[in-house]
Amino acid sequence: MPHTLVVQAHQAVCLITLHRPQALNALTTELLGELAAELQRCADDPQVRAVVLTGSRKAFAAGADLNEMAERDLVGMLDDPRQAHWQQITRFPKPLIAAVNGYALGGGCELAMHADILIAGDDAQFGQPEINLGIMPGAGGTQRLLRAVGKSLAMQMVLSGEAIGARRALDAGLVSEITPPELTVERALQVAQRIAAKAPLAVRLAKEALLKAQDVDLASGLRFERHAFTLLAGTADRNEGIRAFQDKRPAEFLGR
Ligand code: DAK
Repeated sequence: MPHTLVVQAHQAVCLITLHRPQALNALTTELLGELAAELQRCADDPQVRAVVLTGSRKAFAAGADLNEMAERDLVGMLDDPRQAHWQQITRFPKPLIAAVNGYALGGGCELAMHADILIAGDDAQFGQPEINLGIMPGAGGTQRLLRAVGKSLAMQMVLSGEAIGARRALDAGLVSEITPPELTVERALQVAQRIAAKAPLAVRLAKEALLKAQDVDLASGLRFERHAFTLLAGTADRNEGIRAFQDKRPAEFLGR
């Protein structure tokens, strides 16, 4: 049983809630380890087709736990178990949706950016305040933020430590929707349920292809897309999808 998370099944969607209310969900090694393990469990469980990750109304997560960080020196950083946990979280293969209310700062913002889709309450604050502490983002913040919001805003946020609100995050493309805070999780679950009803292999390969667009040149990305598309042509779910359309009934996808 995790100590720092609350995990609930909503049919084919797993809702994971960060739960360290005493520290605005600051990310300890324990929390990151439990999250990585829970995501691995979701990845291995064929019943789970999508995950929603959220925090509290006040904070998605206020960054790395600064009390824990204060105890780690450079030598401790070199074999820091948090590195491995972050790597594992990065590799999650199923759709991951972040429902963000309140503060998403430092590692909290970086964690939200690990999600494939971000839905934010209109009170959300996204920021990389590491510069205020004499450090810089270390869990993908410089790379993912720049890709999400472009150079100028990413530079401004990382170099000045200034946070942006939900509306600005929406305009910049960091989040795909904003909602009243009391509806953020509900809306994220709704989107996740919709995705969970699709063919799992198609969802998985589409996610992989979309992520490739950020990493590789156009020709390589198009090659990957062609291979993935051809692969899906041989699946039972593709036949079911087309047959269901012709029969005018909802498709029942089995992940084969
Ligand atoms: N760590 C530990 N405790 C925290 C915390 C944090 N990051 N943020 C808040 N808390 C605690 C506060 O100490 C306070 O505890 P008590 O005093 O009540 O015991 C409680 O949560 C409530 O916080 P506040 O009283 O401060 O609440 P306010 O509403 O006044 O302010 C705030 C909210 C979010 C603006 C403020 O708490 C704040 O500025 N928090 C710190 C934000 C921050 O600087 N975060 C850390 C950035 S550094 C790595 C990868 C990534 C990272 C590290 C390593 N590797 C790959 C190894 C990431 C680094 C970072 O995230």
